[in-house]
Amino acid sequence: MSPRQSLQAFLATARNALTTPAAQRTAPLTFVVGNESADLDSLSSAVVYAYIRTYSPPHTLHIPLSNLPRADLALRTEMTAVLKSAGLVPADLLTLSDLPELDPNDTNWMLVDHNCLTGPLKQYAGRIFGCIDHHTDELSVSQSVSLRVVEPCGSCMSLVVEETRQAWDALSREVEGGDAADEDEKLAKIGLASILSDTINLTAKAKVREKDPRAVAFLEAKIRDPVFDRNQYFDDISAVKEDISSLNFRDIFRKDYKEWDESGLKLGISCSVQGFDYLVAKAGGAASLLDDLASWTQERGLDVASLMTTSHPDDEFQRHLLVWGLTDEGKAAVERFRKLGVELQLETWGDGALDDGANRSAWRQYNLAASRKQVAPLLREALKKS
Ligand SMILES: [Mn+2]
Repeated sequence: MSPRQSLQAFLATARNALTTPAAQRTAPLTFVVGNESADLDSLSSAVVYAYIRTYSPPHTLHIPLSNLPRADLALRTEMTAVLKSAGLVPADLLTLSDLPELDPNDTNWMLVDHNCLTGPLKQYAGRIFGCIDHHTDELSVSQSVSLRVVEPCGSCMSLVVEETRQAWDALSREVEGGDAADEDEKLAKIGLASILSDTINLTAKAKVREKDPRAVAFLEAKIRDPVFDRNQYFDDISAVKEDISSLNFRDIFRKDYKEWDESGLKLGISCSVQGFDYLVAKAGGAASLLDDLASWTQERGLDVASLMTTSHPDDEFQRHLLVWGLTDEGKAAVERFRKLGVELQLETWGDGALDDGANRSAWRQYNLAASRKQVAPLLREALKKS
């Protein structure tokens, strides 16, 4: 690996490595990839980890891969804003659309922000050499990989910072055609964005762990810009993230979406940054919202669909949850979920405006600590036949 490059030049180098014909490659390609929801945490963790590792001994190029098709990147408007703060644009990132057909044996994979490869990347599961994640451990990544950090934390980025802080501080001060402090600052802004976003600027007590404020302090120290204000930065990112006014419902449902196969059934969970009140109003009524959701569930061929929301009307943080059994087996799973979901403290939302007997229910979720990280395992449990 050549001397340290600017962030932008690094991403261009990674792109070149991907397009080099297999016959001209001398070593397997090493990837760092986040989860398929491709949220700020996943996208940023991959970039930060890949950059630091690439310019640390033994100087192996790590290619950060965004786990989504190129066209979907445009929906991550908050990522566009964060990249801009680092002098980058979405076109600088590599996506699944840029990934050529590769022999798994010619690749190595590091997972960040998930611990089980999904979708088109499943074929590379045998080539995973490490994992840093803050989700429930699915015990899919071998215990014997060279780096295996799976523990609760507000943001996966905080775990990435913890793992790389020494290497980061030891990075060369020489940057080809650039200034090391400038590049550190860009990287730190990218890192900060996901931690602040995931922890609501470190105020989400149920989520925040010791490593979150530690990472924030480490990253903030790398920002020299005298007018940089962390609270303002958080507000700016949140405003972009929560503005879904220009998105249609299909885009809202797929913007932050995860899917699981469990016991032969398909579960899909969409997360929205606006509550049911907003979504019903935007759709022009409950029936219209449900029509749009039904189209999405058909497109994905789901047995069980779920829509989770976060919102803060009048500064009160709220969670809403909708669960919908679409097939006979899906309906049975929803029945089981009603018992398993007790810990979520669910109360009927909007006088049952989105409910349909036993098959579909919408609730206000009073257990505010339970995000998709907690709700998904409960739904998956419900999918398992008793
Ligand atoms: Mn995450």
